Amino acid sequence: MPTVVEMNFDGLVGSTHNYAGLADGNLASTKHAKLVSHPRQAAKEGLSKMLRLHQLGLKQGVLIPQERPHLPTLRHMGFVGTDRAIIDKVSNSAPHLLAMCYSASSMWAANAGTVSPSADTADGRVHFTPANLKSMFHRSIEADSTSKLFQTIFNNQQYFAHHDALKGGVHFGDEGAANHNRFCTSYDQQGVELFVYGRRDFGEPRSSTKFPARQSYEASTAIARRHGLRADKTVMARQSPQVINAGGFHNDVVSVSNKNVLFMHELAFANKDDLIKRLCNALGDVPLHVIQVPDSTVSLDNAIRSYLFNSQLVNVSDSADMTLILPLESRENAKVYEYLLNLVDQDTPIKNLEFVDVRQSMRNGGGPACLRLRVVLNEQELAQINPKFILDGPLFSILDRWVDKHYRDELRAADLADPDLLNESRAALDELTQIMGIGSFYPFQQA
Ligand code: SUG
Repeated sequence: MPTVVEMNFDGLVGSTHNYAGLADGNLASTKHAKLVSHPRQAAKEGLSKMLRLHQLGLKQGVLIPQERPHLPTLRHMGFVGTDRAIIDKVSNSAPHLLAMCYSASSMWAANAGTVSPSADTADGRVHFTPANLKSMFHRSIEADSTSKLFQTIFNNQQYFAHHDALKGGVHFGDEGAANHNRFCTSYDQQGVELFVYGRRDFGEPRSSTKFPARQSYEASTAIARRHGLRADKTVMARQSPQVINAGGFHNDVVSVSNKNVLFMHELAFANKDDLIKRLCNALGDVPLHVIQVPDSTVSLDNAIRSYLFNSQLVNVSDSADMTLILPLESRENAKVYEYLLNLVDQDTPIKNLEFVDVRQSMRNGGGPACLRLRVVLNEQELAQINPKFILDGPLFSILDRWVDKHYRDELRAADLADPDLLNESRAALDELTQIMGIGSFYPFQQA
């Protein structure tokens, strides 16, 4: 077992998982708006993926879902009365607001925050900045609870530094690790952190995109400063506007990395050659292995539809060979699958393919990589995290039974007006806090 590991913390899908079409520029979210969702199936798919990674020998963690519907937000917006009365009023007067406060979007843990390993930071601690997710209202209400969850799991200031989510509105819009990659030879070494932004608001003419460019340069540079990253080991790169316009709303829809390997669509970045040069300079002696997929082989459209790049690139066991954990949709896309079969025969570190079924999440634009947050930890740090949040066979079985007990099979847009759904969601979360041994954690438990 290596002494420094890259752990994946996956967002456990919440019981209110639904398709509300909330994310402009995320084509899957728009396409599946108002479709019937299957919360139980969604949660089981997510849990099975976690179990699979655990079985492959990787360290796997769980991030618990947030309280939904989020009554504190509705009260903040001026709705008064009992919880049931508020649900009734909002469903009649502002159903879009109700849908936003019901979204189970915290499942996409890649957007929970940005994490810098202790090998990269000035004070030698692991640094966390929860993402403010300012670009989408339904996601902007996640940050406070995310921050609390990070502090609950990584609860030791000697090893873990927790920052607040960035203030400053959309100019400092931050979507977390979905636009952040780290390169290194082995996880214990000083790494090079790559921040990818879609917009730069100050000091440069704004490049306009059809869909929102969510991550700002200002946010990315602020995070690098807060985390105490070395300037010569930090690289900023612009996401190509063409990608954003084609539905690549986060960089992890068009690229993924592990150690010194960057697997990317050739159109992923605005100035690719310059970026590769800067990455190589920052890496020094570490050779960068770039695997670029030409648009002529897999079009941007096919890449985004299949979520080829929204995969997890991992080392299973101590072998140098890497495995891509891909969504089933990439096996079902003939061009993409043909490319993948060819890829594993080439002279690259990617040697194995594993396909996982996360279809319920995929319909909202969340593939395997969206569902996980990578946290690199050394032995001492690993020993300090709350062990209840580490997934193993027994915890999988407990959570799987918990899902069976509490989750609905189906959810339709109209069901959000049903006050029983609120009670069901709270009963589920109440039991979950007992399972995780964290006392009263959610706002409704403290009211
Ligand atoms: O922010 N979808 C999420 C998907 C996030 C995917 N994450 C990464 N690429 N890392 C989003 O667009 C859709 C919700 C709805 O429409 O009901 C949504 O929020």
